[in-house]
Amino acid sequence: MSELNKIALQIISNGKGILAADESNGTMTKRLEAVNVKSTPENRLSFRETLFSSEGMKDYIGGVILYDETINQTSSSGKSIPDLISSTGVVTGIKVDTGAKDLANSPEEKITEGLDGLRDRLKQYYSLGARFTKWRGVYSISEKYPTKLAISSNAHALARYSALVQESGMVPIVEPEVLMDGNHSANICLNVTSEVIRKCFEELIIHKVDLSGIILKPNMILSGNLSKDKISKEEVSLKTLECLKNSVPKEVPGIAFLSGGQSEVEATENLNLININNNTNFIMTYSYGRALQQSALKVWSKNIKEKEAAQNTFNHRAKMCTLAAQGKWAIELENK
Ligand code: 5MM
Repeated sequence: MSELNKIALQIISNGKGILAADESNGTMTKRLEAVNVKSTPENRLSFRETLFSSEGMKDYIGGVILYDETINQTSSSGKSIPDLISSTGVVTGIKVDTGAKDLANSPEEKITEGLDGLRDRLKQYYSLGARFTKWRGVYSISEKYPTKLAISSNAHALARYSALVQESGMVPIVEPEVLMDGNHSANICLNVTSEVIRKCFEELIIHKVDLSGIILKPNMILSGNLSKDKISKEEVSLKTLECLKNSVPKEVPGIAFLSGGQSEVEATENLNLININNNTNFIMTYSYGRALQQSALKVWSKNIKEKEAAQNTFNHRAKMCTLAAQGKWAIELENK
């Protein structure tokens, strides 16, 4: 077993999942202002530290993805944030892309940037304690999109990123996110997501990436948020499994889904069904941002000095997701 494979398994085994707390300052500002909290470095740290010092970390969370600001911050106890995270047995991760920008010659689409100087930034993040990283490519669906150009340029960037990350001794999370915005059907989402993921692996293989030392972070197969053609959760799970079974090479140890705008319970229920119906050898777990943090953020915003209520809310959500990652979740458990 390679070192990278060991790290990947440490993050996602035994029902553990990933807390995606890597919102850039722009996104975090939107999240905080929505609950009437001013977005300052201190408040961003305070919310994140509240989560990272929760009881649920050691039982349910295998890895936390940080943003550059957070990995350089110091907790109220004087420990660095990576030290606080590793003291709970959780692996520190870092978002290393620098965001999605307009794609030249198809400006309504996005290309994720951040490759220039990446090798040096990775060395720095490793020395700060990071052992895995994240890069997100983003694709939208419409009659014209995604274009071949967006599919191949983002796959190429994800592969170059992954090769550099493995060279630096860390596990890359490969996140191709097909957005749920639009009125497309679930079958269109299935076709587009399959094409996007296949192209990513084509490029990862060309770039000689060790597939046993990555984690794939895809979207689930859903109909667009404006589509009238909704499918059942059972169908979501079956179509998601069909997509992954047919497009992900067997060497990949695991898949950690993004929540992509689903509600907390919806993302949990879908993950649970994916695990109940799992007919692959892949570990299927979560790497949720909003679906792990939304309720905790609301509770925290009521009194940002009082951490316990927000921590209880986060612990519950993480526990539900971990049960779902083992196919052991049930709706009745939500109210216990
Ligand atoms: C946490 O949010 C990440 C996006 O940050 P920026 O857009 O500010 O760069 C995002 O990549 C996230 O990690 C994944 O999309 C999963 O989050 P959700 O909320 O979709 O589960």
